[in-house]
Amino acid sequence: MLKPPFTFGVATASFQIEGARDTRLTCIWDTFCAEPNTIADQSNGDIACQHVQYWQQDIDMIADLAVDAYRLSISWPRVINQDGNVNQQGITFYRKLLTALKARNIKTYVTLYHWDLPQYLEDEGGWQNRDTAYAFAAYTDIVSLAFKGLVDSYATLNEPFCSAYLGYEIGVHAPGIKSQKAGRHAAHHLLLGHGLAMKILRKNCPDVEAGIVLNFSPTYPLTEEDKLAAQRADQYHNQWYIKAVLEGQYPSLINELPLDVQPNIAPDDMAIISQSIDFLGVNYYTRIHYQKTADDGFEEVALPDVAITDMGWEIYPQGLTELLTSLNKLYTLPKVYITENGAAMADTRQGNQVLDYDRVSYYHTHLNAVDDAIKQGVDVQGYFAWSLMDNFEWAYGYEKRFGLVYIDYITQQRILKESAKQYRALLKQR
Ligand code: IFM
Repeated sequence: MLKPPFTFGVATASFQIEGARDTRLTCIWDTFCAEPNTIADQSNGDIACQHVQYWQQDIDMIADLAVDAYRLSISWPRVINQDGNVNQQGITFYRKLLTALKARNIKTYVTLYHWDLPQYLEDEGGWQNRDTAYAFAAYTDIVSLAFKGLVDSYATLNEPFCSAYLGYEIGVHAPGIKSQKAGRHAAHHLLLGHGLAMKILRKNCPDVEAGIVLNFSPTYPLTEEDKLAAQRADQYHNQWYIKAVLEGQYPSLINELPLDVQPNIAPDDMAIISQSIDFLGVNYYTRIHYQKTADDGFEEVALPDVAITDMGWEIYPQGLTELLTSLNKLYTLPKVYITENGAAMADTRQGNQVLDYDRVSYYHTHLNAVDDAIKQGVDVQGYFAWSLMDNFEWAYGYEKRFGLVYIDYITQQRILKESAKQYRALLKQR
């Protein structure tokens, strides 16, 4: 079923690969990395994969993989100055990159926000501040005009759950705030920013498809007794975002939250958030089990004796089929792309080889899971491997490797892993 015009690609994000810290503004991740005990290996994004320096070589590598498309994100602090004006150097960098991709016949899937909020906006409250949604729309206006004709597909946000919950609610991601109220307010402003940006994209580039990328970790009850807990976790972590985007409503769980935790929803907000999108990007890595807590809440619980990746995440390909078919039942979905799927594995390099057969198997089983979902009627039209290359894995720094391509961080050498070679072979067979 995964035959053309099905789109196969690889994905990255700006902060995780670019480096070149000195040619952009400070973002919340620079600040977070500089704080003690935030990043497992005390690293940061200053150098990363030095993609700003090696981008031409990286495009050659992408082309060599025989993919149809490359999903990348734009670094807001690289293209906008603190006064709101354009950083021409940053725009020029992305224009050259996008132009070179198009010249190679590689489709450009551009995400506008993959977590690197300019620090000066965080100093005004970041996503807790409604004004940030409008600042995001203004930034979208500038870049969508500057990249006219160079982008095939725009995603407004990548994984607002991570920005809001991990960043503002439990504080394990930048900006490191631990407050339920901050998390829920941030989530609403992110979604509002998505809606406002959609309007700008429709105006500036009506012929370019536009949508949003959401991550899902489907929830499963540990025992029969935990069913309700798993459903509540699902509402809180997964449905919160998709229901708002597709139906203009938050799940009913919102009514159980203390009044000051509930976001302030202005009269038009939900209509802005739920305007029509051309595609839904689905990021899937694993499922999560939940059990109920004494106060009728829910908590995560890890299953013993299951296969896991280097992140400790259960390898459960069937979860991807179950997720896609259940979303298809619950909602009227637009076309779907799997915008991220992949695995961190403890790769070892033997000379110029990385024999990551565990990752090959992860991809194999998950691609079959996508195929199963398509056979069951879900309109999935593309798949992007996360990630093109090893990179800065947020709070885990460089300790976790998700790449199809191995990065030697001392020499910046790029080495195709076995998984890259097999992905290429699969794509060439079509
Ligand atoms: O590396 C991240 C990516 O930035 C967003 N989605 C999940 C990936 C793996 O954790």
